[in-house]
Amino acid sequence: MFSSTYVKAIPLGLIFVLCLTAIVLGCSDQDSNSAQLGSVDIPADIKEIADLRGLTPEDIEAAVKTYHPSGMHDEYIMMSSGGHSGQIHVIGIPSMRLLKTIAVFTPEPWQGWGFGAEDTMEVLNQGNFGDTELRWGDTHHPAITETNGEYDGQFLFTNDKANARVAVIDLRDFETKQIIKNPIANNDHGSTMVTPNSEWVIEGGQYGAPLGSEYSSLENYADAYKGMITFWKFDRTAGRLNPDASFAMELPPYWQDICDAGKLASDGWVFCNSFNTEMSTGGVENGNPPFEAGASQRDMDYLHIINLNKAVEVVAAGHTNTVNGFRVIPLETVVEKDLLYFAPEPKSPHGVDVFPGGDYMVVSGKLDPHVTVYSFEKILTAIAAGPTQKDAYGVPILDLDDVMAAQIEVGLGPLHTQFDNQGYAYTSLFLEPAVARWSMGGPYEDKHPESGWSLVSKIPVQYNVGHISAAEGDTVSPDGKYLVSLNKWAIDRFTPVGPLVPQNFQLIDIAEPGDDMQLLYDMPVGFGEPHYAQIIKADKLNPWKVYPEVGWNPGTQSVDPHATIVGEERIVRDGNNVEIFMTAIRSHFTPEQIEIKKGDHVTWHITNVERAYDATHGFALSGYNINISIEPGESTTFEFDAVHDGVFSYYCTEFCSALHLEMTGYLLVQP
Ligand code: CUK
Ligand code: CUA
Repeated sequence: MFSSTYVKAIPLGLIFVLCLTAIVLGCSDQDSNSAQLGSVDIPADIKEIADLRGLTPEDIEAAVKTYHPSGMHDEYIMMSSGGHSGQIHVIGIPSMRLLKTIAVFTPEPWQGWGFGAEDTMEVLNQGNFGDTELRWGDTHHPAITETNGEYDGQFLFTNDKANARVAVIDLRDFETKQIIKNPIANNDHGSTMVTPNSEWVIEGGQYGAPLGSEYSSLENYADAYKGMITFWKFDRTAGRLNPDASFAMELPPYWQDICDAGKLASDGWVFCNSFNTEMSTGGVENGNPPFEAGASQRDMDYLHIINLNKAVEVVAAGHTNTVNGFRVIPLETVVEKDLLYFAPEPKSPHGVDVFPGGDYMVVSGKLDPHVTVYSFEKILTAIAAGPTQKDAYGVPILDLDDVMAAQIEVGLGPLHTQFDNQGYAYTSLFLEPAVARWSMGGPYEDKHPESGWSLVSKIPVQYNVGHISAAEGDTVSPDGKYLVSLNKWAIDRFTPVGPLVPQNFQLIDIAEPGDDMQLLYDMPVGFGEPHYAQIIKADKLNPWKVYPEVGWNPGTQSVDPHATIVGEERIVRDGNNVEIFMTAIRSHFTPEQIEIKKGDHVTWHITNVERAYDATHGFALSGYNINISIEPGESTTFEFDAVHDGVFSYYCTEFCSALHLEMTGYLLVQP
């Protein structure tokens, strides 16, 4: 059952479980007191445990492949969207342990995200819509920064489908540094895929609407409503998206869905699928076809093929309008400058994924049992030949036969595709539900000369799968080995916990070729409904263990001018303004007594002067909704008006030492 390389890779700590495997698998027929695996003695009572628990040999093999004894780290890290939790979940692969939830669009108390700390409030407020403080999001597609099409592990982006926002997370401290509200759109979806060197972060739209949050009656849908795609310019040195260097393209009011950036052969191009090219506006209550029927009438929708490099030139030449202060290439210019082409794609598609070499792109049918593979070379030839068809907005339509490389029948409800290092692609099948493995003819003919473009095998999953994520599976060099099926429904997989049921992430071993995929592990996901995830080799991440210097402000990633050093703690009063300079170290805050007057405005700085890994202090202040996490070296600031008189305790929320309960103080507010 084990390949020799696999056995070599198993650390000694796993031998206990390995022994169990050997017994149950019948690798050894020793007497009932012990057995042999190589030179290792195997306790016989292990077999008894397996029998008692009803474990099969396959179960035990799966356990050996995923079990991590205390202290063993994971080989890969999965950055998973958090769906409408608005967060990002960091999960170890193959152990499937949740390591952290990164607070992004939603306040989160453990990280002190959104409960007073100035840097966190600033980021959340960047994402406000006018005066409305948006305090949740719907994250769909996280994207790790890339260098030459490989994950580099420096930054992570994600989108908020509900409000058309994009966030930047710095992977040095795994904290969100920026949230940008798209100034022209109220929802997005094909976001946040990156170009191969992450110069551009893509935010494709979803439901058509007038740009800039304008009102227009649905009767004007075809004229006043627009689709859009926004390209955010990423400034890697600043670690921020730069709106002034960014721009959008106006698109026909079809519902753009998911996008992917070209790479290698197709570098400089961007691909988005779409649905509702019918331009249905719903209204079942008024006798119209409901959206699900109205938006599925045509046999074909349009793959959007966007010339990003040329669009950048068009923007530089000033051919843009301004909507809410943001540069937009109007649709007439998009057409006139040949920035957009359509290729028909089968009925209500979902997912468009560019091959590792950038030479092919695959679209799933959703209502069609095939995946359709497009050849980028053929696309360029068809463009050069001059398309003869146009849509109602004048966008040229390429002939499907001219650009298609293959159609592969994979099964019911195909959605998303990932790639491995063996010349296989994997497509999730929502309706079956299963994951299909198919061989990528064309570029991988040498690997699968006999099979060409064809379905190889399937593995059932429990249950309806949305995205799948393979190890580095959307980069120029996928790793293979592991694939996670991000299933929407779990139904009977876990102990019932009421009508709201967790999602089910299933880890699948894809190392063996042919029909040998193996289900390894079920991880319940009881925190939102994730969509996409990316899996990066853990050693590409190089996060800080403590902040680089004492007094560090994570908002600016530099030492804060208000950082306090030991011995310089003080309370400064200037009229009604009180400024507190505090330090935190095991096991005290200094100062411990603070006396102010009702009506004072308080600005409070705390520096955690610890240099020890994991020596985080929390800070909670009763009655004022202040809750902060101060990691080793961090300096934080919060402000409030002393509207309540009385006696308020502040205390450390992290059990940091034996005298942690004594890490407290009094805020006395005189009436
Ligand atoms: S989507 Cu949710 S399963 Cu937003 Cu990428 Cu396909
Ligand atoms: Cu610091 Cu408890």
